Amino acid sequence: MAIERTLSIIKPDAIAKNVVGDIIRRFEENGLSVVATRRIHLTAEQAGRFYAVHKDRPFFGPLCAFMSSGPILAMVLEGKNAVRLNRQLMGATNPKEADAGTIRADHAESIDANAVHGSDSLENAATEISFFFADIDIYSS
Ligand code: IDP
Ligand code: MG
Repeated sequence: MAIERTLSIIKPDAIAKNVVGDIIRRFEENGLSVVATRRIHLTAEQAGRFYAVHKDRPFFGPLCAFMSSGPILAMVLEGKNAVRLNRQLMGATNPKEADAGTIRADHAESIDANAVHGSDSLENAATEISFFFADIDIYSS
């Protein structure tokens, strides 16, 4: 299994619920290390650039409004199979469909406000990490 890096974002709803520690605990207990962090309040324009892949979807406007509604915590997670493992820990996009014990099952209210973002492939992880972090900001354990 390869050591990978992936981008995780704790979204505004989970920041407002003050569950940052619980979410990071799940990553660490499952073998992922937080190797970079950045707390930032995106503008709607910046959120739109991050989610440009979804620009033609009907939920794009509300998604950008939500992601710029409050601060987020962007993180780089590192570990074996980090991309897939993070997606497993997150659970399905719609929390109603998320497996019990996943972050979204436990902390998300709706498909819009679903607590966390995670890169969906190694290629997208590299692009998304570089959106928030320079190489010099990331320190492996
Ligand atoms: P993901 O976050 O599980 O990777 P994506 O399909 O990449 O899901 O969608 C990005 C984000 O857009 C989701 O996390 C969610 O916040 C929002 N989203 C996706 N599909 C819908 C929808 O059908 N209605 C409203 N929001 C959606
Ligand atoms: Mg996605």
